Amino acid sequence: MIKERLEKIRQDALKRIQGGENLDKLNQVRIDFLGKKGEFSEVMKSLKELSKEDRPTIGAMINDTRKEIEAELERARHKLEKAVREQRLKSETIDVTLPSKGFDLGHAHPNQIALSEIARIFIGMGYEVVEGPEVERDYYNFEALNIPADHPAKDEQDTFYVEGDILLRTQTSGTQIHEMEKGKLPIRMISPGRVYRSDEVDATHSPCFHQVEGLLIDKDVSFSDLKGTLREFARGLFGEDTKVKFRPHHFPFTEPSAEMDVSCFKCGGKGCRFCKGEGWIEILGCGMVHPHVLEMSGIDPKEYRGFAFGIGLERIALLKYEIDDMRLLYENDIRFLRQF
Ligand code: 2NM
Repeated sequence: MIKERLEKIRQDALKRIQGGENLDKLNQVRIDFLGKKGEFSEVMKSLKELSKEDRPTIGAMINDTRKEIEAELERARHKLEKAVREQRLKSETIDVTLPSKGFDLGHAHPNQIALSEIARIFIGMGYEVVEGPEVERDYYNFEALNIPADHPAKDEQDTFYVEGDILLRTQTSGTQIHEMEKGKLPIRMISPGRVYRSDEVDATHSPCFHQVEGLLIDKDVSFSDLKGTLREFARGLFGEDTKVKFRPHHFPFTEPSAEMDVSCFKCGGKGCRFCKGEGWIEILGCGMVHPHVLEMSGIDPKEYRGFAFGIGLERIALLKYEIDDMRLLYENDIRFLRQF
């Protein structure tokens, strides 16, 4: 009786194990047969009805069957887990031979490219790059530069005033004054940065543009040093064949003052559309630092002298990369920027 029942349990269990298509189903088979209230618990109870002699053999049979079912369950579980794992590996496979999506790289702005070039040349001559504040006091932007109170540049029409004597710098010279006040000499520096002037936007003007101003202060500095330095700069920026020419000019902060032209790098000086038939292109203003400017910043003009210059960065970028409208430099259209 019990033997037959056991054989039936065995067959049922094996059949259900075979049909167990997932781990939950297998687990249910385990509970139904091997659990506390499962089939085997029931058979074990009927052992009591057997004679003492029969009990060990039947008991052993029950145990063997139980072990067989346990082993079968375990095998089925392994098989299922393996299948699940293989399925997952298959779905997660990455085809490393597929082409990548690609990504957009940024691009240096023509102003930045021009500044890097300019900085490279001056760093090569021992200059330091020093940046300063865009918001300045009247003193650093005008007074310390020998620009008198009634100078037209100080007019509200030309300068953005923030509050009282606080303004947006109209040139980066304030940074040079701060450096001179520190009293560490000699000085060789360039100060690049944004400057602000109350101008209408057009092809050659913007209320915010960039300057690179330079300053050298040392003993025995002459106008020849200024000329030699700026000539080297022009050759470095526009090519070895570039000629330079200095025209007298006036700035309140330098004496004497000049503007420097370079020979047209398109026609070599013969005159073309690019230089408007002139053969020369104006690129910067410069001069020997006014003794009064040195004095105001605590430098003895009898001991030290200096030269300074101011370069419009946009002007250089427009010339060098042959861009005909300054507004293109501010739109940041990537199709434009990619061309440089
Ligand atoms: C220019 C032209 C000439 C200049 C002067 C100074 C300072 F602070 F040393 F006095 N910095 N930059 C200077 C001289 C700027 O811009 C056209």
